Amino acid sequence: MNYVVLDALRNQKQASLRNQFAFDVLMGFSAKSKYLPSKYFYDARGSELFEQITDLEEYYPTRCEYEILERIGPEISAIFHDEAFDILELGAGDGRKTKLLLSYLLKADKEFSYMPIDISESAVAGLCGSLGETHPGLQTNGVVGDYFDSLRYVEHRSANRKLVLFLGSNIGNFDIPNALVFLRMIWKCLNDGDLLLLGFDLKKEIDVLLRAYNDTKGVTREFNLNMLDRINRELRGEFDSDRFAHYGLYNPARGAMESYLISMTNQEVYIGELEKTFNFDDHESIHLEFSYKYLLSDIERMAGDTGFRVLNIWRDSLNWFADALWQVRKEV
Ligand code: AVJ
Repeated sequence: MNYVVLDALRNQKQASLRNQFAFDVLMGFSAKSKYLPSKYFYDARGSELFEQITDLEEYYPTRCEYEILERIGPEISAIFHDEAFDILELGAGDGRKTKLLLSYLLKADKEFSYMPIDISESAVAGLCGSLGETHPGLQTNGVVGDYFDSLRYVEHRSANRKLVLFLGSNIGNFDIPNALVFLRMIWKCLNDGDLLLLGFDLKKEIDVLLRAYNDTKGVTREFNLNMLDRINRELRGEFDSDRFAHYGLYNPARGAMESYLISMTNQEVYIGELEKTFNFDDHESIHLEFSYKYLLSDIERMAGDTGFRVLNIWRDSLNWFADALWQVRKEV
């Protein structure tokens, strides 16, 4: 196997992950406004549903970013001249967009390794396996872990310059203060001159956003309900997902899409692992996700606030999505 599963996730056995999940569910369902952390979307089923979302007509971000990545290979390649480097990707998923860039760099005869990192073991295993077939010359080392564990794991692993990929507007799941902390943690793990390629979903016509997160095939609805199914599977929960509705809205004050599940009736739900029954009132909500949308000025400001210099910002032809190349600044 050419991937590792990080301690915090598995060496302490499957049970400890379940306990962390159980703990986070207990926290979320005990809050006055109920919520579940969005990282729990991505079990095997959730990762598969997200891949289906990226194929939807209405879900534009993947297509827009694909168009950008198809174009910028030469510019990324030029940065490294003859220097060997390491590519680390946070939240690699199925790696479909990244393969464009990897293919380009391989063809350009660059010397580099690729470390895809994802919270879903099935995603990392699938990606490492498929890269073995489509990119046999590529040195690939997968990591299963959440962002924070993974950053600690990759720190000081080689002397090569690093290119960190954080694509797909995955950063949008953090609110702004947490995004800044996370970017600063990345900065802390990197050296002067290292690079970060970040995907940002841009602010745009609200109808376009609403359609992307309320698709007509109901895949996004299923993606959200899978969180309850996951509680049933892993924590012996007794949710009936037919009794919850998916609700996706745009919050202009936050500048974010938000996903909720809304209880369609008064109900009590027992969760075996927690030995506890939770009450959900008719119309009560569970918050599942923020997907922040950005202005170009936000991208510039976030870079400056966290110790990076903006080298470039590329946008797709519709100006709906941006990939920004930032460089770590450490002197001064
Ligand atoms: C994977 C976090 C970028 O926020 O657009 C897609 C997840 N949620 N549809 C996003 C998602 C609902 C996606 N990210």
